[in-house]
Parts: sequence; structure tokens; C-alpha cells
Amino acid sequence: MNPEQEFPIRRVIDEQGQLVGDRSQVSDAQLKDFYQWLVTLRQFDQRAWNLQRQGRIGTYPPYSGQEATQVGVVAALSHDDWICGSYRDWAALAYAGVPLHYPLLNSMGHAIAGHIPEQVQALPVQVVIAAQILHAVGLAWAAKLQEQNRVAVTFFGDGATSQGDFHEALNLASVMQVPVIFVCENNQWAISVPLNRQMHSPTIAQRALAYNIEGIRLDGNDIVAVYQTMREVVERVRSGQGPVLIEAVTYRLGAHTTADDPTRYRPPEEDEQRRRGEPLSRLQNYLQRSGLLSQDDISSIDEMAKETVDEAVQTAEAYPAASLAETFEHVYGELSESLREQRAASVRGGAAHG
Ligand SMILES: Cc1ncc(C[n+]2csc(CCOP(=O)(O)OP(=O)(O)O)c2C)c(N)n1
Ligand SMILES: [Mg+2]
Repeated sequence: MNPEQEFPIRRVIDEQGQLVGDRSQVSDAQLKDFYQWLVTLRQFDQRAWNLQRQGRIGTYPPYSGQEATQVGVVAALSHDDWICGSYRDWAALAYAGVPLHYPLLNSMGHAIAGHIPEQVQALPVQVVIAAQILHAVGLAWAAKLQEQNRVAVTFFGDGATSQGDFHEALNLASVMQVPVIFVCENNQWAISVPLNRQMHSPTIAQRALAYNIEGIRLDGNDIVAVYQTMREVVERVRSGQGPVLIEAVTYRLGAHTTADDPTRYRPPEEDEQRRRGEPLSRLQNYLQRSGLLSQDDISSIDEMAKETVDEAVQTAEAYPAASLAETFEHVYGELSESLREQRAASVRGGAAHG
């Protein structure tokens, strides 16, 4: 078997922004809406990075480069479907309806960032690598037992596929035939560990074979490929045809988090080459080539995005500073003696971040 041939990368718009496939399942209006989202999310992510550098928020994990996968996947879901992601999936949550300022609150130490608004069917972001994959299987299984017409989607990284939780989740989902879609955001790196040191198999999609479920590999920087594939997959999974594993091949443009410096471990030539496929300029090139976006449109969308991001920052910064005592809430029903002592000490010590 040649896995790269068995699991070819699905692509509709290439790196230069040229149409190389069928885009009949996505309207011009939908594409322009995606573009606005991608611009806003990219600006937000860059602003969050700057805020951390200015000491206004704590550690932040940027998602730049992965917006097309996150937005394209969520766009194909219904409001009732579950979303279970990691710390890098705030773009997916924003598109699903979580207010844009939530990741800022999260990086400022506010527990409220873990409280997903009622109208959004999502779990709080998960930091324990791969844990959310099992949670998604549980939610999907529950939906099946309760005969709800819902699917669950879980996002996770390439590194997460080395965890036992990933394999347990795929096995259980396959045995119970639950309506879950596994979306691996293969951004090529697990902090400083490259993909080829993480696994010997050339693709992640081929792992579906071991569990006898469908595996699909697609260009995660091509929002049209992501959205159209997801629409097809959601329909099949919802109709009870079992789980699907999607490998979205993408790239983390920035650092792992604001605490990381990728220039210490990424070869510059490879970095340069991978960057060329990034999702925002690709979509912009395609829209411009097709006459769907003018220079004026680009400027006004940039301006609107800036206002939206400014507002999000103002909203987050209007919260009173988080107290370190909040750290002790929402984890244990009852605190142990030593945690009670730590909480008392933290209250004497002052605010959470600075
Ligand atoms: C169970 C567990 N082990 C280790 C870590 C430390 N850790 C945080 S992020 C990360 C790498 C994850 O890489 P990947 O799954 O590719 O996701 P990405 O950060 O690239 O989105 C590791 C090992 C953790 N958070 N949880
Ligand atoms: Mg990764």
C-alpha cells in the first residue's frame, strides 16, 4: 500500500489561489463571509500575541495558519452538534458563537472563559493533550442512545495522535458506531517535535484503516476543500454510517505559545515553503482573481475587523483583574487541606497575572 496514494490530499483552491477542483457546494456569498472571518480571526490572533508581549494577558497559544480548518469544519455543522477542541481551537469556537474576547479572558486568568454560552454546543478548551477526543466520543454515543440527531466533532493536533486516548477513542467509536468526526489539525509540529519524529506512518488518515472507519486527507489551508468535504461527511455521519477521521494538513504559522521561539527548532527553508500555502492569502488571491473582491473591499474588511478586535480587547480589559483565588474554583467539589492553605496564601498574595 502507498498511503499517500490511498489517501490523496483533497484540494479545490491551490496555493496560488487558482481553482483546481469543483466548488459547486459553496456560494460566492459564503466565500466572502469566510474571508471576513479569516481576516478578523487573523487580526485577533496577532493582537492577542501583542497583548501578551505588552504584559496585558498571560500565555496565549496562537492559531494563525489553522483558521481555514477550524472555520470550514464548524461552518458545516448544525447548532446542536458538539464541538470539542483544544487550547488552539478558539477560532472554531468564535465562529460557533463564543464571544471573541473569551480567549483573552482565558489568558487573563478569568474562570468565566471556561463557561461556554448556552447557545453554543461546545466543551471548554482542553489542555490535556487528546483528552477531548474521548469526551467527543462519549457525547456522540449519548446522542445516539438518546436518538438525538446530533454529531460530535473533535479537533486535536498531530501530536495528540501519539496518545493512547486517540486510539481508545477511535476504537470505541468504531465498535459502537457513534456519530463522531475526528478532525486532526496536522500542523506539522508538537511544540518542537516534528511529525517524522512523532510517527513512522506517512499520513495520519491511514490510521482509520486499523479501526475500519473512513479516513480522509485534505488541504487544511483550503477552506473550500474543508467545508465541502465536511458537508458531505456530516451528512453521512448523521445518517448513522459510523465515525470518520479527517487529517487536515496545515501549518502553525506562529510559535507553539507566547512562551515558545520556533526559530530555535524549525529549519528556515521548510518554514518558508510551508508558509506559502497559508489560508488567508490563498482565499484572498482566489477571490481577487475571480472578481469577487476589490481592493476597496479588502480595505473596508480590514477596517471592520480592526474595530471588532478593538471592541473585544476593550470588553476583556473592562473586567476587574482576576484573583488568584479563582484558580481554586470549579475543579474540586471540596478542597483538600493543603489546597485550602494555598488558596488562603494566594488571597494574601494579590492578583493572578501581571
Ligand atoms: C497529556 C499531556 N501531555 C503533555 C502535554 C504538554 N504539551 C502541551 S502542547 C503539547 C504538544 C501538542 O502537539 P499537537 O497535538 O500537535 O498540538 P498543537 O500544539 O500542535 O496544536 C504537549 C506535549 C499536555 N498538555 N498534556
Ligand atoms: Mg501539532
